[in-house]
Amino acid sequence: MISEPHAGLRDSDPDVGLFTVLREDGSTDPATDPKIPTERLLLAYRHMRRLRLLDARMILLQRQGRVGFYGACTGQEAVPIATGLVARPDDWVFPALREQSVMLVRGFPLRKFVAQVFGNSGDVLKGRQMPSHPSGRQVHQVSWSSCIGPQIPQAVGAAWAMKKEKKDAVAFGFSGDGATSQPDFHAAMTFAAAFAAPVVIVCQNNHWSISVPTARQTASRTIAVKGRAYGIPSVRVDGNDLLAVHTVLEAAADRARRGGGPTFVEALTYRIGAHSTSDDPTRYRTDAEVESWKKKDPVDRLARHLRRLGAIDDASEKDLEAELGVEIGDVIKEVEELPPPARMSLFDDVYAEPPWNLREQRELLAKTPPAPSH
Ligand SMILES: Cc1ncc(C[n+]2csc(CCOP(=O)(O)OP(=O)(O)O)c2C)c(N)n1
Repeated sequence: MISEPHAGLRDSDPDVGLFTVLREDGSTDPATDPKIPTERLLLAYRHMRRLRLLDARMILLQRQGRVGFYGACTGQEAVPIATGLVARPDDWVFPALREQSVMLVRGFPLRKFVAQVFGNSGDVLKGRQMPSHPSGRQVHQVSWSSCIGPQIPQAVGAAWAMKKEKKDAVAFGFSGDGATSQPDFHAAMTFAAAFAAPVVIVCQNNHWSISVPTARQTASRTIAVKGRAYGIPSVRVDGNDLLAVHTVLEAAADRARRGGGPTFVEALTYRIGAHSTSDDPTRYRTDAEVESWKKKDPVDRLARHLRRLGAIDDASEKDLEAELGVEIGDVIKEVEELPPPARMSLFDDVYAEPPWNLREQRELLAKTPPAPSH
C-alpha cells in the first residue's frame, strides 16, 4: 500500500535514530561511550579551537579587503577534526567547503594553508586556485570544488581504484545537505554500493543550502535514509558531538578497510556563520534559530566534557587561547609579506613540453618589465 507523503525533513526520526555520546552536562552515555583516550580528545579539542580562531581571523581579513574570499565552518568543526584524526596517511580526503581543514589535522602546515587564501608565492598552488580552496598532495587531500556535489563521485572513484590496486586505504567524500539533491550524489551512491568501494561518504546536514532550508529542497524525512535506498549502511550522528562523530567515522573507515564497502553518514549540525564571505544570513534566518544552535556548540560541548574529566581548566583554556592567537597571528603576518607568485611560473605545470606558441609567449614575458605595483 502506498502511504501518504510525510511532513518533510525532521531532526528526530525513529527510523534512523541519532547516534550521540555527549550529554548536555558534559557527561557521556555509558551505552555509546567509545572511551577515546583523553590525550586524543585533548588533541581534537586543540584542533577545534585552532580552527575556530583561524576562521574568525580569516573572515576579518576578508572584511578588511586583505584576502578575496573565505568559507568558514564555524559550528561544524567536529566533522573535519574527527576526520583528520581517523584518516590514515594513505587515505584520501575529498572535502566540500566545510571540511578543508581536515588537512591541517593531518599535518599540512598552517603557513601554506593561509598562503593559499592569499594566493601568493607561499601557496603550493601558485595562486591559481580560488582563495580558500586548498589542497595538499603530501596529505592526500584534493581541492574542494565550487560546484556542488562532484567530490562525492570523485571519492567513490578514488576508493574503487584503491580497491582494484588492493590498497588498504579508504576515501572520505563530503557534501552538504543541498548536494544530496544533485545528480552527482546519486550517481556516486549507485557506484559506491554496486562496486563495494571503500569509501566513507559524509553529509554535513547544517540545515541550509545558502538561503534554502533543507526541508524545502528535499521531501525526504532524513538525509541518512537516502543512503539506505542504495543499499549502503547509513547512520545519522550528532554532528556537534566530537565523540560520536569520531566513533561513527572510525567504525565506517574500519569496515571499508576490511572490505565491507561504503558507509553513508549524515551528521546533523548547524552553520553558525554566513554561508561564505559572500553571504548575509540575516536576510533569510532568525537570530533565535542561530541562538538555539549556539547552545549546542561542538567546541563548548567537548570543553564541558574535558572539564569534567579534569583535563582542562580556566588557566589551561587561557593559555591555549593565547598560544593559538600568537601562532595564527604570526603566520598571517609572515604570509602576508610574501610576494605574489613568480610571473614566469605562469607557464609551468600544464605541458611537459611547452608548445612553440607558449615558448614564444614566455620569452616575450621575460623581456617585458613588470607593471608598476599600486
Ligand atoms: C552545481 C552548483 N549549483 C549551485 C551552486 C551555488 N551554490 C554554492 S554553495 C550552494 C549551497 C550548498 O549547500 P550544501 O550542499 O547544503 O552545503 P553547505 O554550503 O550548506 O555546507 C549553492 C547552491 C554551485 N556552486 N554549484
